Amino acid sequence: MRPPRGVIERYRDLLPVGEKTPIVSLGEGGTPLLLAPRLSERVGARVLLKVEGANPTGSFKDRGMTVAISRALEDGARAVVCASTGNTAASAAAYAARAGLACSVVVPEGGMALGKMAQALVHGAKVLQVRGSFDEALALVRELGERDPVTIVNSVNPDRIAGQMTAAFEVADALGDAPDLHCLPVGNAGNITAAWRGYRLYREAGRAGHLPRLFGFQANGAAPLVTGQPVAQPRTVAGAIRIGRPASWKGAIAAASESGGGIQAVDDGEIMAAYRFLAAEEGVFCEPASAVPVAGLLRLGAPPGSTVVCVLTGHGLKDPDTALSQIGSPVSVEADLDQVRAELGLSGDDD
Ligand code: AN7
Repeated sequence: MRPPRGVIERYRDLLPVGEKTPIVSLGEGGTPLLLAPRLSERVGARVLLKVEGANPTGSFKDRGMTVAISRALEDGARAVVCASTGNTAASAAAYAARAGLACSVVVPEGGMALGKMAQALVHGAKVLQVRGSFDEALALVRELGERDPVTIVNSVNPDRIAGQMTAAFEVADALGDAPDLHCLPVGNAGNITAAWRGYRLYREAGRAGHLPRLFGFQANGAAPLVTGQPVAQPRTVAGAIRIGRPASWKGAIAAASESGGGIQAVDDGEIMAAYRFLAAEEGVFCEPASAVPVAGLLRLGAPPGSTVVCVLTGHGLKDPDTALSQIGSPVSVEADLDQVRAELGLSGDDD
């Protein structure tokens, strides 16, 4: 059987790996770039969804993790560690398991969605919940990285950023060039930093003709890049981006300003409206944080006829609690045909 064809195999020449790097892959990347007809109609532009929930652990984090874990293994690491709102933890746990490395994740207590917690635990990571924020967890992990023999696999590790460039490469490959607008959610700001680096590298390599404008979106209660001030207690329904002091702050600002884009905030109501719209009108179930760029696009609009990519960073099944608490619950009936027909509105006068 052929090994899975992951992003390192496909973009090796643009990534920091060598002949001797042992490749740890779960077949990440190659995710759908799906036309969204109803969203396109509402926005008046051609809107495509980059469905990153289709990655092996259900989020875009796998693109960076395959590079970070492969490089860690090459460098003789025994243990990896990360702070996380959930998806980085799930991805690190899976790739570390595959590589035979020990993995510890430090997460804000009560802040990690159910599916992500299940993933980290099932893959055998040591999960530590701290009574504090993601930002405090990351500060602790950085200290561990300095004093103990552990490799940090947060996006402060440049190998993570390198791997995450591959989403931009794939978009440009699928469209034949970069889109006009590239919209994504911003939490710790690694992904927007990676997207901008990726598009620039692709153009320098002669594999894309132009650069997109990058638009990053945060949630109102967790929008340090919009207000210019760190947020001590970030709050939003979108737990993945409940981050008050992004590590790649400068990278995000540079991506937005150099590309002629911007960073803006949307409120939780807009996020959940976009979340429902994607699921009910486009058939795509993403997690709340992933609906943020769609909420932003619906608020800002796009130049008529332009091509817009929204990155749906994580799968909806990551966070079943939010789905059920926000959308509603099923109806129960007896195992009785009349009751079933009545509930389905099928009880006509034919009987
Ligand atoms: C679904 O897992 O920070 O701006 O610790 O899970 O690159 O941080 C997750 C971030 C967007 C924001 N969408 O990306 C973590 C973590 C989803 C996410 C983001 C995250 P960055």
